[in-house]
Amino acid sequence: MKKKILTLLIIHKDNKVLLGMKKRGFGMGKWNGFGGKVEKEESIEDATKRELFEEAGITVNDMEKMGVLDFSWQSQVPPGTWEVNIFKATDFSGQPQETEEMKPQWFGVDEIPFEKMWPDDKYWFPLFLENKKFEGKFMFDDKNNIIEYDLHQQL
Ligand code: 8OG
Repeated sequence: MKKKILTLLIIHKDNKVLLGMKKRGFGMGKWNGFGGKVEKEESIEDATKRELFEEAGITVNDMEKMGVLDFSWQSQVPPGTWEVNIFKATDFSGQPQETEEMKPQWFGVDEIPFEKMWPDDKYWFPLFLENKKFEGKFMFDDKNNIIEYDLHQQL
């Protein structure tokens, strides 16, 4: 089964998170953290930093891996999985700026716009915000509704 490795980084600082409105491509019109595909011969950490800089114009020095989620689609042919590696950073250098791909915006942790995010986010974001590590998998139908999922906190 084919596996695609992706990254996702969310800055979580002073009770706020930095998200970006995706302006094009996969997930267009949704708020999300910053990230994308890991390239050949690139480490997951390097890809995470590269995507953050490309999409928001900022860099992080310290980041922590918070979780790994596997996503699949019921009617996908051939079947495959997207493995999304989720990181948190609390500090960054530079000024978040709008790019061709993303428009960044801060949200208070009580104002996260889940209705305009991927439907799985409301399940794992609370763990992320409480600094709990997690792993899980989600399966979607062809309208991106969750058909089944499994999510565990890692102890
Ligand atoms: O390169 P591209 O922008 O297409 O990469 C997709 C980005 O979206 C990447 O950062 C991983 C992220 N992503 C998924 N699925 C989900 C999801 O269900 N929730 C969230 N929050 N992000 C996701 O690919």
